[in-house]
Amino acid sequence: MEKIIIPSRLQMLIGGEWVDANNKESLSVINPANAQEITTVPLAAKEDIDIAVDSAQLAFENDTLTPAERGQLLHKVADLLERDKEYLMHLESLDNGKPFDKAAYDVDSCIHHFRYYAGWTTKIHGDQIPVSSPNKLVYTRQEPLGVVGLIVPWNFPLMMSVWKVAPALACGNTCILKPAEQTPLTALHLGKLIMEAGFPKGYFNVVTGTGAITGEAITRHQKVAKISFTGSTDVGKKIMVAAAESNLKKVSLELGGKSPNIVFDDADIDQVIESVVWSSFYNSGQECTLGSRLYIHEKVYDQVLKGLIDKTSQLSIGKGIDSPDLGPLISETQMNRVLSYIALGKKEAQLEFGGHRLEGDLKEGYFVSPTIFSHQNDDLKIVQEEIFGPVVVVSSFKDEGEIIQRANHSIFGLAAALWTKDVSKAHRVAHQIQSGTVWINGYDMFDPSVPFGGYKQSGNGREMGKSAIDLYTQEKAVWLSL
Ligand code: TXE
Repeated sequence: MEKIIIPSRLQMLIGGEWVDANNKESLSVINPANAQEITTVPLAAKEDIDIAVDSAQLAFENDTLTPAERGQLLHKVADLLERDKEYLMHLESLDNGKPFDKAAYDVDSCIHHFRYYAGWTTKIHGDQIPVSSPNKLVYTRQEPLGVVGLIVPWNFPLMMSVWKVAPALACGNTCILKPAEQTPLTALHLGKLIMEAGFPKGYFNVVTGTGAITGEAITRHQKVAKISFTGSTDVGKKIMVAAAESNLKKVSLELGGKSPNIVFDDADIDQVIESVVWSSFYNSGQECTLGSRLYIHEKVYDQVLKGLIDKTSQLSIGKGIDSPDLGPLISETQMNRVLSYIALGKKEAQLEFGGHRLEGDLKEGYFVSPTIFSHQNDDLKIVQEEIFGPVVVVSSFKDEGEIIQRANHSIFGLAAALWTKDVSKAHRVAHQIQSGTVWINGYDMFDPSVPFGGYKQSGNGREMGKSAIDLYTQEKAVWLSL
């Protein structure tokens, strides 16, 4: 594809119009591969959010779309995503730094999501309940919530947006989407496509800006009925407080993780070694489900660790647009956060590979080498805290009882994986792991129809599948005396 041209100043989408912030403030959008400005976007403040919420509220109150019409519009958005797939891959790769070819997976996943939820629009219904009192007719309705605020992070900018937007629209809500300040480009293009598909003005708004100003104004707004958030556990807690202190809006949270990836001695070791390099470093480690705690049975420990080191040393690293295996980290802040964990790891654990910022041609960008630490102490900070960079901590274990207890020794519970050929053991262990997803003999398997979300401090609520319909509707019971 030819190089894409991005205007030096972008506007945001409020009430069907492309606008600047009321106070004309803006933010730089930085290319993480070379630290250069790509463009600027408005920095929306409280008065902009008030206008966006009012227009979304008006669109909700005047909504005349039938479920079937909403389904057709969602299919149309999927068609437009297909049409603009390469452009979106380009935008994502430039803005987030992710490898161009891997951005294809993200866009495909978005297309599947819109099609999946397009199918749901005509199947969202209540029940008729046979109550014990005679001469009563009771039925329930699944009704939309109203204006929903969707706040997303920078690691999968388009995909995280669509995981929220597709079910929220399918259920008949109107939306305020706030992309992360680092990566607003694909969300703004999604806004264009949703308008082009024919959704009425105000139905879908994209506001750009920081968490502290723009995000906070959404989470504290009295007319926002729900916040769906993906991001850090700390901000998730702030959002619950903001909801409690404003209008008790509903909140669903998909937060951090420190997922255990457990290799038993009867696993297919070749398959494990092929997978483990990706489950440890995919998206340069900026992934909430990253298999960042690798536990290997002592009988195969040396073999798997050696395999992981060999495969890691072969990974190519570079600018996303050149389709390397790994791109840069999202920002200088994130790079420094990861480097400080690496410095700590060098003191508290054994460095097995990597452990430094990359120099040479890549020195302008935020590139960190994939890094492997080994340890035998689960209380270390690098074992307990989410690093969100290309860092995996590896440890050996002896038996099933021990590994279940160690896997669950975490404040997080987003995902886990285990590798074994023993089917009984696989299910036995899967049932005892405290996490919202357990993968057996595979990693990072997703489908729009399968619920995803966290136990413990990894969040609440489940995105995807029928569960997301419950997230974006509320149930009403209607009683009639016959
Ligand atoms: O996330 P933030 P950051 C984790 C990961 C990473 C750490 C920090 O460990 O190292 O978080 O990343 C918006 N009210 N994850 O600081 O701040 C913000 O504008 C409302 C895991 O970038 O949580 C952005 O849109 N909104 C994670 C979004 O929250 C607020 C993905 C995420 O930013 C806000 C990202 C506020 N007060 C980071 N403050 C995952 N689960 O995948 C910020 N935001």
